Amino acid sequence: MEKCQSAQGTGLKKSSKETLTATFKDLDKNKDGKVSVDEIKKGLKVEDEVAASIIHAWDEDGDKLISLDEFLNAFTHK
Ligand SMILES: [Ca+2]
Ligand SMILES: [Ca+2]
Repeated sequence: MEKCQSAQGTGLKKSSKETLTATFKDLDKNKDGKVSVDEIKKGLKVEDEVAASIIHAWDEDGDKLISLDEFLNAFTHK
C-alpha cells in the first residue's frame, strides 16, 4: 500500500510502525497475538522484574499481556 502521505505532521513513519509490528511478532513466540512477561524476558533478555515493569508500563487494559495496539502505543506516545 503506497500512500503519498506528506512527511510533515504525523511524526511516525509507516515504515517504523511496520518495524514495530515485526518486532512484536518476533517477541510473540507462541503467536497468540499477545506478548507475555515470559516472552518479554526471553525476547529482550531481561530479568523478571524488568519484564514485569515493562508489562506494567505498557499494559493498558490490565490483562498482564501486551497486545499489538498496546505495544505500538508504548512507542508512539513517546
Ligand atoms: Ca504470546
Ligand atoms: Ca493488555
